[in-house]
Amino acid sequence: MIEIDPERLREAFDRYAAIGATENGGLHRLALSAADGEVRDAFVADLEALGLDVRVDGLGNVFGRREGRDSGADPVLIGSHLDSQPYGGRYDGQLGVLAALETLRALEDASVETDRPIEIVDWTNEEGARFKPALMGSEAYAGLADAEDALAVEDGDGTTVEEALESIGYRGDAPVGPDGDLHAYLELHVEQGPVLENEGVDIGVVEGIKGMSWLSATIRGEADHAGPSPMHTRADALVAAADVVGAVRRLSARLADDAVTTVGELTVEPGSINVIPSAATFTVDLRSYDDAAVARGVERVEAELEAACDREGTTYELSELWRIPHTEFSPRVCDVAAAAAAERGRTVRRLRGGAGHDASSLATLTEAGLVFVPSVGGKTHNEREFTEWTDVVAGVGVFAETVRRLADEASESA
Ligand code: HGY
Ligand code: MN
Ligand code: MN
Repeated sequence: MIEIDPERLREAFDRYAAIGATENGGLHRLALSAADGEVRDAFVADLEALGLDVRVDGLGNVFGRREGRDSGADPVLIGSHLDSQPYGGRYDGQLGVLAALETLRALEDASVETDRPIEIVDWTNEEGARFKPALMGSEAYAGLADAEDALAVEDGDGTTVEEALESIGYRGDAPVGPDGDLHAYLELHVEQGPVLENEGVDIGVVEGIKGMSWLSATIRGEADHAGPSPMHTRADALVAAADVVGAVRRLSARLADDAVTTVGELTVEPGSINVIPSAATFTVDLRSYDDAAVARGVERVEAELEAACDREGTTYELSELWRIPHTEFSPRVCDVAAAAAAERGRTVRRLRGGAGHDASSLATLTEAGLVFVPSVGGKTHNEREFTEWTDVVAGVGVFAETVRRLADEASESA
């Protein structure tokens, strides 16, 4: 078994977490922001210090390659993302990238040469907070989204992904996509839920992730004076939107046991205290492992929009920004991770995840797996996101051992 160096991991974690740090102990490191550029520079420097061959693709995905005995063998790809939510946590994504870095450092320490090459990656814009949708870099890499379309996506200020990549120097020239087959993909991530902590389990071996849909709705009414306008003549866009927001919340109970529904963004125009809102734009995030339930949810949202607009005399536009089916991870990779955990004396639980991960994109390309460590209170996408350091060390150790095993699996030419 290979041994990680917890102190070295801690040094890297604290160094990266200082980039885009918020005063409440979280991260504000939006995709392709200056802070994202700075942490990418740190990552590239760490890869180069390991003697890895570093490349950046056309969407800014950053890769490092460690050769194996059989340089022609399909590589094992490992990694996660360094971008964060606005005022997000320090573990979401960052821990996965640093687990992968520490794995390569530990292999170097032990002078272990694996059969297969291992590639490490930081995926562009996993969060989808600044540029929609999420999983942008890994979906383009997996051929699930068009890279040119992604480059043209604009943020709220009208800056495109391409402009943002140029501004931080990460509009790379490597092709977007694998230049051959991958043997496997593995990612470590905080659970972002309560299960492992509630059950006192060290390691989560993730068997699948919910499917999801992201919608954007705009309701249009009529601006008018808040004073003289009689109530029965109003077409108040925000009142109609508020009806739909409440209906979206209640919808989850009617879709599926695991269904979750969220309105995360809402803007009101003109946004003046004494003007009846003329427009309200909001997003809907629908998730369930049952893809048919997500599809029904999208239909229900449209029906609620129609009914609310009929009542209020407003109109609506609805667009679907993103839809991905549920993910099923490789039972074989799950078994390798569970065996590595058991050998390191860690308790394991298999579970499904509710948060999206780049591993979902990779699962369409190769045998992919995802390993969780516990989240204190299940809290995430929140500056209070926290994982006990003993759980981090246990998880990274299991991750590293799993990677070594995958990278030593008989190569195609054997
Ligand atoms: O939306 C998600 O689940 C992920 O955090 N991008
Ligand atoms: Mn994440
Ligand atoms: Mn996230």
